[in-house]
Amino acid sequence: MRHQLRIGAGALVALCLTVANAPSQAPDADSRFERTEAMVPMRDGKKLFTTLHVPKEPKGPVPIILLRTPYGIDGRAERLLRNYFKDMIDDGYAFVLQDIRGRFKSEGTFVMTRPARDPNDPKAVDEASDTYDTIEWLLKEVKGNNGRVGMLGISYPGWLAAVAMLDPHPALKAVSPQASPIDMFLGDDFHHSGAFRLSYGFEYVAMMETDKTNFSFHFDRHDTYDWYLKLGALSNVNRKHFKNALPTWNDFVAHPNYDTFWKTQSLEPRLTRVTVPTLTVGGWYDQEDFRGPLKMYELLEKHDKKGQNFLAVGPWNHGGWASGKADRLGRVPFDSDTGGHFRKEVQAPFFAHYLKDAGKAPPEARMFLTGANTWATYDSWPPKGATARKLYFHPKGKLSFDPPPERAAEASEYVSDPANPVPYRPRPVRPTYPGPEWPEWMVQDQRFTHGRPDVLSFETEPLAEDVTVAGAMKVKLFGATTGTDCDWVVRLIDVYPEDYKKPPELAGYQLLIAGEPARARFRKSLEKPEPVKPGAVEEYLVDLVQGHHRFRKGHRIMVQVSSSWFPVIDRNPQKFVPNIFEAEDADFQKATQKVYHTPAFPSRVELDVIPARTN
Ligand code: PG9
Repeated sequence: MRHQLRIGAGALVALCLTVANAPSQAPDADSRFERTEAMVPMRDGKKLFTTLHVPKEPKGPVPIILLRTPYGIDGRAERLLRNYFKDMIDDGYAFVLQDIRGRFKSEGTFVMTRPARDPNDPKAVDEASDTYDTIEWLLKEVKGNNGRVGMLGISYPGWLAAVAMLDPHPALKAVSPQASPIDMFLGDDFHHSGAFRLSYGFEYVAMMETDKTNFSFHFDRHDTYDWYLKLGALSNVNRKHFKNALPTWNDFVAHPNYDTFWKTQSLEPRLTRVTVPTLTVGGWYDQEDFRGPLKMYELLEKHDKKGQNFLAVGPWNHGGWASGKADRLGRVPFDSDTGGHFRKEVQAPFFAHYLKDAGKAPPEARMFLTGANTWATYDSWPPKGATARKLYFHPKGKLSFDPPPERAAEASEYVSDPANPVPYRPRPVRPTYPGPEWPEWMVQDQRFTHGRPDVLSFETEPLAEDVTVAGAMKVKLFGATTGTDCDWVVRLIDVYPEDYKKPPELAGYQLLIAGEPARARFRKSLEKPEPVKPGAVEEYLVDLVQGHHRFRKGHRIMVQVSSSWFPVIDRNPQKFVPNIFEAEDADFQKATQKVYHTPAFPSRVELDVIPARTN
């Protein structure tokens, strides 16, 4: 993410600071707070580097807000206090930041999204026990605290807040997991429906596991599209670069399917109890952890007996709500200070309510409606009363609410060549971090792939009325390949009218609403991949997760279908191999891909649609 205040990955800050238990001012001074550093002892004797920022003139006992991170806390507090925490300061809190185990100035070993400890082993540790031990220490050491603790954080820190909440210290009274991944095989950072997120996975693992700080992999090409293509098959990664030294890459290779490795670290089976009031936060254009927050809210909601489970989703990229106005993303305006609205009207009241008994609890779901650029409040999400509408694929690139007629032309086709994969954003594709493009690629104009011979586009006529999506979005695609494995990548797009004027640079713009891959080998089971029979028509579900978007009257709805999305998704060899991480260069082959649009095989988009509303 590009915004100046990186709370998740990409905060490539490496500052030096002496670790001591003494008050100090530099380098993140804020005159309203006394800053103290400490090495906080954990139950196994390891110590975690922690900074405490306690108000000098509190109006009364203060709750503690704790943020734990793997990205380094030095130099971070001042900016957090100026942005992310700004609207909470007047309410009166002590803020505490901590480097997690094995990162930056903390002792111990870092383990990527460390699995939950064995409950029968009293000596075992995990992120929840480290949080527990930290809270225990803070309650004794933070002067004038009111005995209540809140946690929040974005992405990895959001995940840390979530695991703390699943196994909470009794003083933990409110948690806001923001952009937290929950299952790294089904969605979020490392895979989407089992398809590997190559550029993110490779670069993130290099960043986190090369040393204790945020390491940047050196690409010897300006365009990483070129670099990853030249890299070739994934078996070259360890051979040429990682030399089997990075544990998470080795885990990717050893666990290509949805096995117990992935299942035991998934939070999904553990989200069976609302342990503390929970405000889950996500962004409609989150390029890293989009599925996690929506799924977390959905799973917790089933167990929300006391009405303490809340959701807020804005028009944001990954963490885009943490600072600034977030009144636009790339070229797409949102017409208001959506970041400020969230921080002041949702986040601050949530913590004030549960940690200070002040003000009202937040609404059940505060959801930004993209396309209309308004906020809506719902008392359930997805809202009740949505109906599924189907948009069918037709020959000659047409998309319509009418199903395919008898004797429709059978299929549209293209050749997918792994030697020339479809880029996921306009080239040059510069490295994920700290480049400026990664945080914005989800709103880039999709015309850069429209018309490629290996991309099919299906498009409606200009809409006669608004179509407002609120909830599930999926694509049922009937496809055949000449290969024995392949990917189907589907992008749902809002096409702006040619005479669009607000602003004129969006005229004809193809705005991505959602895009996801489906990997043919996993069409029946994520646990046991199976080859495809060449030429056989199979049904594929491309899960576009959820949306809250108004396709406006006069706009068109488009889907683009391709068989690669590179390098954000690794290339499918298009020949079934037992493990794509071990494929060789010679395994990659061209394939002819057919997308069907007949009554028997009616490929279609299915959108949960609500009537137009005013709130
Ligand atoms: N998306 C990042 C991440 C979170 C959790 C695990 C791995 C990566 C992040 O921004 O923190």
